[in-house]
Amino acid sequence: MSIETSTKLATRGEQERTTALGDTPAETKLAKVSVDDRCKEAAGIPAIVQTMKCGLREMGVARTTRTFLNVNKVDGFDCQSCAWPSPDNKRKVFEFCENGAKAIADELTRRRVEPSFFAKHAIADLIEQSDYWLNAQGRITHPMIKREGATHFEPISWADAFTRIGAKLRALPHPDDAIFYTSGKTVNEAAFLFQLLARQFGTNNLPDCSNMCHEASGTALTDTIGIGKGTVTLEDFDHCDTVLIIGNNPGSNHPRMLTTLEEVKHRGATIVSINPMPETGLMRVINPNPQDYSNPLKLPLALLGSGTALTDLFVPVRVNGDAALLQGVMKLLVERDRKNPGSVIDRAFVAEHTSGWDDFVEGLEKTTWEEIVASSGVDRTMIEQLADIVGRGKRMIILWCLGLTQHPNGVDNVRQVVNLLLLGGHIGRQGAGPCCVRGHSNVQGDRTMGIWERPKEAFLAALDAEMGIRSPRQAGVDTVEALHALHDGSAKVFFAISGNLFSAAPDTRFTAEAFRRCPFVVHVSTKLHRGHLFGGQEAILLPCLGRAEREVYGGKVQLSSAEDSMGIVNPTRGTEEPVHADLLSDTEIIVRIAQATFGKEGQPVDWESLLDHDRVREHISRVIPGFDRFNERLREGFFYLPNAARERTFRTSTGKAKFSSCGIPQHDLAPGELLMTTVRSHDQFNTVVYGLDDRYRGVWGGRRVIFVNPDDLKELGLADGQSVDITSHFEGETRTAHGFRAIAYPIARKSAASYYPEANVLVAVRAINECNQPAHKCVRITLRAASAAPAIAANERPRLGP
Ligand SMILES: Nc1nc2c(c(=O)[nH]1)N[C@H]1C(S)=C(S)[C@@H](COP(=O)(O)OP(=O)(O)OC[C@H]3O[C@@H](n4cnc5c(=O)[nH]c(N)nc54)[C@H](O)[C@@H]3O)O[C@H]1N2
Ligand SMILES: Nc1nc2c(c(=O)[nH]1)N[C@H]1C(S)=C(S)[C@@H](COP(=O)(O)OP(=O)(O)OC[C@H]3O[C@@H](n4cnc5c(=O)[nH]c(N)nc54)[C@H](O)[C@@H]3O)O[C@H]1N2
Ligand SMILES: [Mo]
Repeated sequence: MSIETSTKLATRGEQERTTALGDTPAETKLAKVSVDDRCKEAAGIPAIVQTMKCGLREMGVARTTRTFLNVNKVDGFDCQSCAWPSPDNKRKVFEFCENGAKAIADELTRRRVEPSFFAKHAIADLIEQSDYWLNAQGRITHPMIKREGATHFEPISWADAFTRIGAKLRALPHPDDAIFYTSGKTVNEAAFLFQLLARQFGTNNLPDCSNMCHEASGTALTDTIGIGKGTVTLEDFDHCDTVLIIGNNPGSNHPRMLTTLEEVKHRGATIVSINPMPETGLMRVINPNPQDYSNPLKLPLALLGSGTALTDLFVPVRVNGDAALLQGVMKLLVERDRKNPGSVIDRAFVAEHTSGWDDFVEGLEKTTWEEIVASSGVDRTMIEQLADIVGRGKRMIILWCLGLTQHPNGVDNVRQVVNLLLLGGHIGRQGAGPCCVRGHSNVQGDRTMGIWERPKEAFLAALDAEMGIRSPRQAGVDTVEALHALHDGSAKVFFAISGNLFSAAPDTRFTAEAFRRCPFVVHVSTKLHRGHLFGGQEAILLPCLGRAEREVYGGKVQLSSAEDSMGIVNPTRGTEEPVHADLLSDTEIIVRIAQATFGKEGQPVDWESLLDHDRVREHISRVIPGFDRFNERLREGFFYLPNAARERTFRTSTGKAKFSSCGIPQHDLAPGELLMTTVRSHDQFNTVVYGLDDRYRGVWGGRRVIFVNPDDLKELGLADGQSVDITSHFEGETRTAHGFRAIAYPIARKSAASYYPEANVLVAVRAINECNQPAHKCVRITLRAASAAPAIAANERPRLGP
């Protein structure tokens, strides 16, 4: 079967046909791409310039100053960008990064999407615009509805919108016909209410962005160490001697981590980066510490230097080669320890705290070096070098992100990380452990609050006892199952609070069809996105307050909370005047919909009382372990959630930490085939495209690019800069995306990378791993010279150079 994502993109008319199928339109055909223009180091002056430029452009002077001072402060708001923690005791004047600033400015922009905008632009025309253009139109200010058969969105009052949503939900034959999607932008209090709404309604259909993000990590960690989270804290970075960074691009996605890494480096610890791409932020960094912005004496010296080289060993693993690489390292370590017992393996730890050793070692012995080198794309000498570093380490942290999880064997990839840590006893020891780098600022908190399609009985029982409801026990759908349910027509209502499942999902054309078939789609959003435009027969768009805006109820500014990547619950309190007076908070929208669905009283839950976050937290404190005295502790500052694995208590099926025997993938690429991964640029937050540049990779003014190793390009008979069509291959199906610019780039051989969400058309919806996570980072592709130049999206002018 062949699924063409666009036919010939020579004319506007033809582009319209493909964008109507869901494809992202090309933003420009003249992207200047030059590897020479790549930044040699992360942060430094360009980061400060960008930070100030986007702050001032979007928000003006007063708001820029105020918000930049309030972000990540105990009495301010928690940055809505990534989940990297803020230091416990050393919080600085400016505790944020360039990309945090972009997220804040993007949320508090002075631009507005008002009813007149929707009257002017037909939905069919909006579909022609790029993601960048859609987001750049500004904040949505009024509830809007697209009625069945209508060409435009039109305004609807809040009251009518709630009544309509309540009526649609009540009219469903079965609660499981509704799907309740969330992304990690919601705070804990809103997340708790959202899952309560779904469960009182009678369904566990609570898919979330986590299903596409760290689902593999949660699954592997729960299986092997008994908790679905990492164990390290920021303090551990003060004590580690070795850090392995696998499949993460912190320079763009967790820039504040660079401060931590720079300190680690200055202490003399060894840092290894395992990545098909030599990411700028991993290689060298100049003064990522924004504290110095306020120190006129320190600033020039630090900024003008050549910065700190971070990575001691860069391992250019090929895409999906990590399981094999780690297998090779462990094979060497076990052999070395056999020759010199106790030199590498922490035998006491292994004996006392682990299970599964014999099978694990047998698996290592069975794997041949030919398989390891072929699958990893790394030669034996470099694997020996890596084993030397790991073998020496007494306190090792392994830090990973999506480069490990979004693979067909994503769960095994993370199990391999655990195997390597267990070998040396690097868990429950100061300065050591797994560090699963989470994405959205509160994605970890959402799961803790019960946003999960497969909740545990203990959670449901506690929720029922506290709230007086009877939660369903049958598992709900995750995101991929939700897409199938929408596509086969069994899902009748899709309700999303934050996020953009449409653009985040794999297989864009399948997803577009799935959304089109859904009779009723509701999005609670701050900004306009493509998902709003494909929503069902009838669609409602509800605008809400963002993280930085004041939420007032009963005369009281509401305090909220968010859990970061290290299990720390932080207070967050919007400090800014809302961008429009009619906006409601996520919390209030959930409460009003619950009242419209269950009747004004909301029985048995007193929904009206839940507009007060203190009341919500009282319930949370009695339902979720670790939240006792929630209100008091949040007002005192942040607090750590319990983490038994950190104390070497492993709540697994064997009562011990588990070694796993993991197979390694055999790719058997045919001549001309490459494995493509999908990545974020420096100018986006997930599906939200802030700009068209990717400074660190030297890409300017366009996103429709594919990075390929120069030797592979040569072998394929393609030139650097040539326009190419990409075809993906999955179980006999092909999908083609047209008009990408090939870039000769120092990426590992037989690997390629392009940007998400433009490349999502190429990811098959059935390409998933054992926890149903889409394999967004492992797509088998071929390239050929483009059949035609891509058309340019409306309203965007091509631009040359930075
Ligand atoms: N500014 C900003 N911050 C963000 C986000 C954002 O979009 N913008 N997104 C947030 C979210 S939700 C998340 S989950 C995180 C994502 O954070 P990351 O995981 O850093 O995000 P990606 O851009 O997907 O980058 C994946 C990295 O893995 C590498 N990689 C790709 N395939 C492989 C592979 O097979 N093996 C190895 N070893 N490496 C591989 C890529 O080269 C890249 O460096 O960031 C969060 N923070
Ligand atoms: N090919 C490919 N696909 C991927 C990935 C990849 O690496 N490659 N990564 C995956 C990952 S890790 C993730 S997390 C998902 C991301 O999937 P999502 O989390 O669903 O998507 P986002 O782009 O973060 O959502 C952006 C929207 O959230 C809304 N929003 C922002 N702030 C708020 C708020 O405070 N309240 C409300 N109600 N709405 C708000 C805005 O309208 C904005 O348009 O994508 C996944 N898809
Ligand atoms: Mo994510």
